[in-house]
Amino acid sequence: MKKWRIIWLNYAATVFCNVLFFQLQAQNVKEPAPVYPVPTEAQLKWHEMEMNAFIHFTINTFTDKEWGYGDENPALFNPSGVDAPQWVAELKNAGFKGLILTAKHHDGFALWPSKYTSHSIKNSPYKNGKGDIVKEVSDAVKKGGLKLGLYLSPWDRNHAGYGTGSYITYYRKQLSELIKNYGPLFEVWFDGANGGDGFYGGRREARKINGATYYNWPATIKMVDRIQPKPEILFFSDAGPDIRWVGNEEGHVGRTNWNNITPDTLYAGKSGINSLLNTGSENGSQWIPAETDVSIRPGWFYHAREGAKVKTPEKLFDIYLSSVGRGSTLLLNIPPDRTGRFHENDVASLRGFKELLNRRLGTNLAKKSKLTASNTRGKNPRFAGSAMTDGNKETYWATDDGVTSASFEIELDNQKTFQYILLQEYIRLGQRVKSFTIEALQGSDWKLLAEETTIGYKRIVNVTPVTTQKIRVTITASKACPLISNVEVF
Ligand code: FUL
Repeated sequence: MKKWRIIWLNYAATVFCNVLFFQLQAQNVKEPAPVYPVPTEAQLKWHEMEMNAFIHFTINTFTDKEWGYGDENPALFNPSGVDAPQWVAELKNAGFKGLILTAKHHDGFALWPSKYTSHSIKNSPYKNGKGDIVKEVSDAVKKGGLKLGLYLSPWDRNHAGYGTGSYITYYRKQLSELIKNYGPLFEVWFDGANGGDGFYGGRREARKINGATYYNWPATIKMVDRIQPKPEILFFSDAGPDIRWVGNEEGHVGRTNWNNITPDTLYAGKSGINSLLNTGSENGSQWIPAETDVSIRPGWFYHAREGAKVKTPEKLFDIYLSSVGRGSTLLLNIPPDRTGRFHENDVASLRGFKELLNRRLGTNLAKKSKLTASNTRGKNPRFAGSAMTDGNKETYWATDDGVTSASFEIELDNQKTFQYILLQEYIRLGQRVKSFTIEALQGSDWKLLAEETTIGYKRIVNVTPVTTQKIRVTITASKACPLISNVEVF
């Protein structure tokens, strides 16, 4: 009896020590080290916006052009019922978080009564020259809870000084005026179209500039910093510095999409630049994510003749998958018509798109699932598979350092048919995953459904619908231990 007691006590002591050991070990597990580059706070917030709207609206809307020459008479700008609250309501309803308005397009016409030019809304019949569209939009977004961004075209076909230093001073004054009077802004858009022919104060000639040096962006950005602290405001241009162009206007980022890129390689005109922008580069030196800008219509501005060519909800859903679903942010252009409202065809498409989003990506089957992982960092529950389904974006599944290939299984509460799987990396500590696979258990075999590359902020993989109770995701290669913060199944 005594002997048994000793054995039992021995056993209990061993178990106790083991538990204590593992608990202490778990407490000692270090957070994974960042894999640089990492996003700034403002970039993180921008990723989380996921869908923003572009609004192309100016004198072109009334001349039926895409690029005004710069000699348009401001009297042409006369919308009968600008309804920014309608834009905001439709956008909000469809899930958009921000709106970027063309305060000035290439023709130079200012949608606000700028102190620095007469080529503006103050010389138009709109509200007898007392109108201010930037103000109307800024008020409407604030009221509706969206964020405001502005497009201020660097190329100005109206300005006499374009191509010389005087224009740069003018451009900076306009930019300060906009940020001071209508900020805070979440994004400023520096369009890449540059130089060429134009009105230029009546000279009607072609002017060429060197896009890499003429605007001296670093100095402009420094100046902005004094008005609205730079970390909060993100600058878009083909080459960044904060957000890069996606390399096309059709609505797709690469299936491989690194947020990293080395900006020195981004000078316009370089061959292969668009495909580099489209995919980023695994070992790029800076975090400059791609923004996918695309229009709901063939043109960026409203043209009555394109009324039947508004993208269908199905097409918008495809674009969503090839932008947001590949870790990019969507910037969908919806151009108001000549009244100043979204046209009913565009509204119908937006609403239909939202319905598809709800129907296809609305019910997360992984909510009621059990997660198990092949490796858990330091065996610590804090880094367990369940962190991917706890609804907290700050928790994540992580493996031990040096483990760059690992898998996890999602056991659904029942046999379910699914078509989409959504994954998110914890990008605050850098983008890591280089490749992964998705499999479904069929009988006793794992059936390969998809073999993909990057994940990044978000990845939605569309597979042939399959019925299963178990899904396995295998990270097959990663720059360092993978960190996955969210998984959803639809
Ligand atoms: C281009 C511009 O030339 C188009 O007019 C439009 O504004 C698009 C978003 O960017 O570079």
